Amino acid sequence: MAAVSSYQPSMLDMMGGAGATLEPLPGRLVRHHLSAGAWVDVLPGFVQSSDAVFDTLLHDVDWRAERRAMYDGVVDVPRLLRWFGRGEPLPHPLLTEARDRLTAYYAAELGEPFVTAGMCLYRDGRDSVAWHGDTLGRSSREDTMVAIVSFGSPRNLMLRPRAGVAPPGPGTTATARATEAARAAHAPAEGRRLGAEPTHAAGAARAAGAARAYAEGRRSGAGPGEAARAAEAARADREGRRSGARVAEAAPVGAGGTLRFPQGHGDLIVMGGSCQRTWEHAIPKTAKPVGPRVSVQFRPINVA
Ligand SMILES: O=C(O)CCC(=O)C(=O)O
Repeated sequence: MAAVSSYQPSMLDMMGGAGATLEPLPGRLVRHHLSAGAWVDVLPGFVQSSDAVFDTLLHDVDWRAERRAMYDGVVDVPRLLRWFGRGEPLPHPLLTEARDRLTAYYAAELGEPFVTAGMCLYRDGRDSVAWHGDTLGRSSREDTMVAIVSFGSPRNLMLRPRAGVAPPGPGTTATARATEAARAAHAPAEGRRLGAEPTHAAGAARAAGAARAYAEGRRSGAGPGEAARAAEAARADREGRRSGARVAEAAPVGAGGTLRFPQGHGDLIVMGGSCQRTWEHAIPKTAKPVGPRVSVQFRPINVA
């Protein structure tokens, strides 16, 4: 296993010593509607007493370092990876249980099971994943879901609208309990991740440019509602009316509609709807002294 800095077990785990357990999902997940039909559900502390799971992930997974072509050279991917395909046993039974619980909970909305488990090991703050959507496979054209469970040191999962997609605006960022009723109301769902650190200024310029392009009719790809929202956002940008603070506390808005979802030990985030096509996500590098983090991403088949 690659060298990682030491991880401090949580006090609760040290005192309790009990095996890992899962918190129930119904009535607990909080949904954040983004824009263009994208949403995220969050449940901090989905996995309780998860130190043993993290230990297994750190030490028993055969992590792989990858190198990828970039510009005119080949660079190290700034994290370690492991992909568990369909039918491959997961390294800890709690992960199998988590995947099955997620499949059961989202059955009506997703219409198919979570099947694969991609894993990333961020050894320290220098490891990262650059802005991207999971658009290899069906997710480039269909709504889908990607459920991520985090273990170890907290890191920020950032989200931003893609070029041409409206940033969060009035009415698009309200937080809603993902109740059975809300879920029923939703229609059933029918190597480019390297480590550049994004800047808020770049994100702002990009989002404002996208909104302007919409307003000027230069882009297509979203419905008329989105175009109107983007045009309004562009107007508001010009007039300095946009404060940006229109999302729930858990997702503070940065410049350009960038959202930040901190992911701690045992936390769950599910990206759904059009999120992979219309938004991008990233785990930026950090200069803070952080220990290792493992993310486990559950996806339906042919989504990556
Ligand atoms: O580590 C995470 O939480 C995100 C990982 C990710 O975006 C990916 O592997 O596609």
